Amino acid sequence: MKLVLYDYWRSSASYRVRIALNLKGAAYERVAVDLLEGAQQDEAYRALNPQGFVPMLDADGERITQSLAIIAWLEERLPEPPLRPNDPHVLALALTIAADIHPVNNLRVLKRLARLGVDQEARDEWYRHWMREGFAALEALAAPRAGRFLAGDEVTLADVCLVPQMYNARRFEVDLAPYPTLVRADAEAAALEPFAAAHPDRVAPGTPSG
Ligand SMILES: N[C@@H](CCC(=O)N[C@@H](CS)C(=O)NCC(=O)O)C(=O)O
Repeated sequence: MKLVLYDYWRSSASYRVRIALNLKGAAYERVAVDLLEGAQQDEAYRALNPQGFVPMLDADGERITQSLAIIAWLEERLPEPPLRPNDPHVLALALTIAADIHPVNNLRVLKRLARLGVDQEARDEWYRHWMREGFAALEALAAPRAGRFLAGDEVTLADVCLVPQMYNARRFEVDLAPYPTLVRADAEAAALEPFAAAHPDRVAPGTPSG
């Protein structure tokens, strides 16, 4: 089966899917959709994904949108290693990031704030506010059951969502000291090759592949 991932190197939702594909050992090609140039709004791309988001996975012509749906699709076809998207604790951790922290800090939201006259400093504070609030909740939810990784001693969907969100947090200089469980789990997961190979710096335009 031919897998083609439409993504953007710095998109954290795309980063989740690259990690999951790498963990599952799935070979895939990438098509870059340049979010800064607004390529996600091009008519041709919106005909493929009406939401105008990356990531999108094309699997032999079947198009799957939404990073968590793509990962659930992968989990069914390639069950090893299990990422446990149906485990309520794992899913709750993942959704804290993917459904609650990430959407309010999306590019289109930040652009809309700018249109409404919110200046750069206030937009950065908006970004950091939702990150801090979400991370505080995530830390409290995760800490009692965390192990080497966020939901225990095995990598799960929670780590697949955590590592890209920590990348965003560092980009926006969020102080991570109050979230020791997140910092520890992130360091453990990010050091694994399937995570490292998905890092934006490893897939940025102009980066030699291989
Ligand atoms: N819930 C979606 C979110 C996807 C998403 O927000 N993608 C961002 C990049 S991380 C995007 O394409 N943004 C384009 C925009 O805001 O215009 C998912 O998990 O796939």
